Amino acid sequence: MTVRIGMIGPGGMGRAHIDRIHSVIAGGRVVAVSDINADNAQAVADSIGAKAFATSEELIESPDVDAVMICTLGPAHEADVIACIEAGKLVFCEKPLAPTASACLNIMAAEQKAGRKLVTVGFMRRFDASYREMKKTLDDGEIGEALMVHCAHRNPTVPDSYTWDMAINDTAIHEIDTMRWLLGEEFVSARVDKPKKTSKQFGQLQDPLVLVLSTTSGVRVDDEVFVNCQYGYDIRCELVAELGTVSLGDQEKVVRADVTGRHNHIVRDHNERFGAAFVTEVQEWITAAAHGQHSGSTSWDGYAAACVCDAGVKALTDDGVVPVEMIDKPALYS
Ligand code: ISE
Repeated sequence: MTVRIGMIGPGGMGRAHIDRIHSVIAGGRVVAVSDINADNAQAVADSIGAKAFATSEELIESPDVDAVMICTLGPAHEADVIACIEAGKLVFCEKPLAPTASACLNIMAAEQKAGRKLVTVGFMRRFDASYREMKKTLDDGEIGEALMVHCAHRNPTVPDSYTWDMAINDTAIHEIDTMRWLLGEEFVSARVDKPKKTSKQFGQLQDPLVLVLSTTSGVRVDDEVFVNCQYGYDIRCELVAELGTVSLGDQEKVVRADVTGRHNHIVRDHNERFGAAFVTEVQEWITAAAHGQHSGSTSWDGYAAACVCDAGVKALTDDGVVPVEMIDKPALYS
């Protein structure tokens, strides 16, 4: 069966997903498109032989759409995700699930009423081969218990629309989710260290910053977020355990050497660094959807990340350690 997918919000990320689905991913086809910009919806629909819908509600309700991908901005997610749940359709929602924990609670309430998991959140790093190997090394138990993790998340630069809170809500959210998944624990507190700011640009941002998180068992995770580092998209992670460490390796496939020295290519953005992870993520979602099944992260994961982000954003404005406040995990997600 070919899963007939409705795409809401075919901007940069949405179009990248469409390209993957129509080139390297098996079992799915984007047959419907909607966008706040009707001309964009029509242009994208025309380019792939899909139908443009005037509203996301009409797309979600269409009997010709089996499953939905949402790639709009965070504030638009809640209403569309809930509409998908009420229509009984599997939905892949790009991160964040919603910008506030209370909006994520509304989504979880709708899903619990439906009585089954329908929502997958686009946390692509869980599908990256290096992070998966790191998790396997930890889970195999050969290096003992995790004690600390040192992460870095560097972007060459960010657009003018990037606001001060996005260092946590839009950027560190990746480490927040990946570390919850890697360690299999929730975070209980957040603190933000604010080093000297880069003079390069965006003086309104605290850039760089270091988000320091603690898990229930006391594992300490530090995440350097530096979104105007100029030189490339550089993602690092070293897990320190009782008997050894495990780190992401260099991601370059080749190293060039010449009279000027040794040169490693430095990737420029998340599509380049996590291209293969996006493919695996969407392939697993479509393969499961063909059987009417959920796959990947859940709306609980979206909610938990939002709660940690709330504490991180608070710690960015108030000094000190901020507790992470979360409800108990509902049975549907355990
Ligand atoms: C962006 O939204 C992403 O998701 C990227 O992966 C991240 O590196 C960047 O900082 C975010 O703004």
